[in-house]
Amino acid sequence: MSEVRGARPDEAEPAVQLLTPEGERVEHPDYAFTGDDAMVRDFYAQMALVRRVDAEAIALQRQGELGLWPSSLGQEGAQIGAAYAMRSQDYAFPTYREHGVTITRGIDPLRLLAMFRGVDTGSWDVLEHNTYMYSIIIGTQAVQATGYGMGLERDGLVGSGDPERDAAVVCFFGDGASSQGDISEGLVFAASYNAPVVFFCSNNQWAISEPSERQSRAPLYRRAAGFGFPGVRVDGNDALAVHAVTTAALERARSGNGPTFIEAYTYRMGAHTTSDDPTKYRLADELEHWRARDPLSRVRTYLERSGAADAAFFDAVDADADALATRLRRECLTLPVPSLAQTFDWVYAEPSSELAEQLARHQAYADSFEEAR
Ligand SMILES: Cc1ncc(C[n+]2csc(CCOP(=O)(O)OP(=O)(O)O)c2C)c(N)n1
Ligand SMILES: [Mg+2]
Repeated sequence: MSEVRGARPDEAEPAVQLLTPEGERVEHPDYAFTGDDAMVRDFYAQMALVRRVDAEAIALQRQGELGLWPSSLGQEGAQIGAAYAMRSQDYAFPTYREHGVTITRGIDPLRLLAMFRGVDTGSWDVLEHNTYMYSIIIGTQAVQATGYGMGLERDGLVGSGDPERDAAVVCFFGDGASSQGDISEGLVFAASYNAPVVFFCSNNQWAISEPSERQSRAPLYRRAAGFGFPGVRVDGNDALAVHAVTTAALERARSGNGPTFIEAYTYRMGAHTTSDDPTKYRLADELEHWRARDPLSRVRTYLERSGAADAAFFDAVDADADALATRLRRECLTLPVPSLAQTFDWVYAEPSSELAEQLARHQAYADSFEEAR
């Protein structure tokens, strides 16, 4: 059994690890990665793609083309490991930083750029992707995720024994969010109703400038014991371990055995968002410590050392990522400017008469402006 040890006192706590920072596969008594090398190559390609999207988005923001961007740099292992463990019928409730999750769920990253450009407030089809909008208000998604899970159970979609049908929910949130009341409420209800929810806490060590150790005296995964269900800490920079742990938790939830709390121990390598300057509150040493644990490079080292991927593979991944970034940049700059009238479109499933009247009034007002020009 391998344990992650490092700079913070909290880091001495054992975490499930199946791939070391040096790219070596290791055994764990309770968890095993069931994928093959083709799957590890997929993980690498997807993580590299997400990292490229992230870099392009930061550049676009710096050039004034996006209002804001929350970087996923360093968290790709947790995001991709968890998203690949999900089935299409499972439902994800992501936060604003889970780009690896949304992209893996099939959402075009252009939709993420559109949101952070202020073109819309999130416009992917939640039913098509079984992935809800990004939660910006910290913690709200926990009550929604638990409610959704309870709904799945009432619809007979849990514990039927049919792998194509049984479904579960993954609620993504951060270490800072764990201090928010909504998270505790979600945990209480999930426990009481044995809801099929996997609470996936990405402990990236920081809630903006607030270190996680200030918000919790005990490692976060241990909180689950107080709610009466299992909690597990996983090395969040090890995509293989995250995949194994999330697969097991989802299986447990889908089969009707209730919730699990996963603490993915990871690190936010970038700023909180493009509006933040982390050099004001954290030391360069810490970043160096985590750079040596980079989730992408450890998968690459494993693939190179084991001979499971050659230089042509890595070149092809880079070329695909660059092509995607070029397409995103081009399409981002030509995203149509939305009209105010469009904000009325997604308020209700069916437009109410009041809303129709408000829209008509707005339209008349907008038209009078046009005439005055
Ligand atoms: C209810 C609420 N309070 C405060 C904020 C402002 N806020 C935005 S992000 C953030 C920190 C969240 O930290 P964490 O949960 O660890 O997620 P991370 O950003 O590290 O991914 C805060 C306090 C908010 N969005 N919502
Ligand atoms: Mg955090």
